[in-house]
Amino acid sequence: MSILDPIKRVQRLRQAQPKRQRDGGEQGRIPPGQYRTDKFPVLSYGATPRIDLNTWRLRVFGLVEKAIELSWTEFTALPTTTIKTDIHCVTRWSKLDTAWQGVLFRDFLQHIQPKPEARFVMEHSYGGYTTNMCLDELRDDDVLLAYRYNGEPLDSEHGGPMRLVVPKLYFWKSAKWLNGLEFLAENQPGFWERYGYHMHGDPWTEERFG
Ligand SMILES: Nc1nc2c(c(=O)[nH]1)N[C@H]1C(S)=C(S)[C@@H](COP(=O)(O)O)O[C@H]1N2
Ligand SMILES: [Mo]
Repeated sequence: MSILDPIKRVQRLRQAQPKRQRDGGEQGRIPPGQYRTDKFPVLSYGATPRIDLNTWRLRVFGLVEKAIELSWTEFTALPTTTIKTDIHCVTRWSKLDTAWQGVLFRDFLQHIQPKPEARFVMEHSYGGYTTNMCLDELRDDDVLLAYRYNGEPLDSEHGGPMRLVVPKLYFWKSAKWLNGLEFLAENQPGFWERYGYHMHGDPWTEERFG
């Protein structure tokens, strides 16, 4: 995907009409204004960063009792979970039954103690991408720090070595190449949110733009 000016991209998307008929089928699994694809599109703003597993780190900071930094060896020693889930991109494609393996965010949370005032989390990525989430929703039982897809190591263009997967929200909330989780008291906009994407991003109520 070409690196269009983000302002232009958001303007274009605001005007875009659904390409196909609204799909109420698939047992109601396709949210309004979305169409189903069996491909796996790559949606990245900017180039795929090159990440060396020897220097890879996941940094947890902000409003936590103790800031921590995990190496790849430490991170991949944590117990894993596999989830099968549908994903929905705000550019209107949905993909059903994607299979991801990694560490459940709620399991990961047992290793960190957010301060009582922490209510939001900024996801940070290699390359500088950010997106904001509320902490409560990250505790859901389907939010994964994912590093395998369909039984294989996650491709770098899809966020490898590791990305967040937040199935309940539009897929821009699932930061690829995740390297930081910043705990915050106030909700702050991330990269696309600053250009007009919704602060929350529920596909079922079409929270596309703020
Ligand atoms: N770091 C980073 N994460 C990102 C993005 C990005 O540009 N950079 N794009 C987001 C968007 S808009 C979508 S739809 C999904 C796409 O994931 P995919 O390329 O694996 O389909 O990643 C999200 N996470
Ligand atoms: Mo997206």
